Amino acid sequence: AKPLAGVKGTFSERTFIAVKPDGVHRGLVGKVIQRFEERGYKLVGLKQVVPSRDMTEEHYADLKKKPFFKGLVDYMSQGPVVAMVWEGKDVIRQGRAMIGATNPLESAPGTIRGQYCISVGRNIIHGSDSFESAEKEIGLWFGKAGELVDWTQSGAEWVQSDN
Ligand code: IDP
Ligand code: MG
Repeated sequence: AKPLAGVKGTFSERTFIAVKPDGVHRGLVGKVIQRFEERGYKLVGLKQVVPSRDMTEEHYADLKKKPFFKGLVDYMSQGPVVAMVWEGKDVIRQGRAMIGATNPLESAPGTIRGQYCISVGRNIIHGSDSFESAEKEIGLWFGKAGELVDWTQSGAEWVQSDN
């Protein structure tokens, strides 16, 4: 079977993207999906969930010692979260660039955060920050067998060629 995060540096690379509760309440799910679709990335996983506190703490485990950790877990675990896995060349790094800086006030205009938000505590979207994070996060949110769809996009050749 294909590794959860695909193969780094190839067209099968995958990243975990989530529209956070503020983004869902504000009706921004479609905008986020549209940007990844239009860029040429392929959606291979999608679901709406209310993550448990345990799940949220595991997702943000590296931030456990931060003063904002409890607030972050409160925010995220109230849900709903729209969780996605996107696939394509360099999608992890490109996804982070499309999202913008953690603090929306530092995000370039035209990035997702730079266009749709102004508070670090309500920055509407998450994206994996490395291949290792993508593996961990896809496993955590979509680990159950059969939740990711392996499909070949018709017309993929119009997106995928370096020649
Ligand atoms: P990232 O989402 O850009 O990867 P991280 O540093 O991994 O940023 O932080 C995870 C999330 O924690 C941020 O997206 C934001 O929601 C929240 N966060 C980060 N720094 C702060 C802060 O200083 N105050 C409140 N929330 C924060
Ligand atoms: Mg992060």
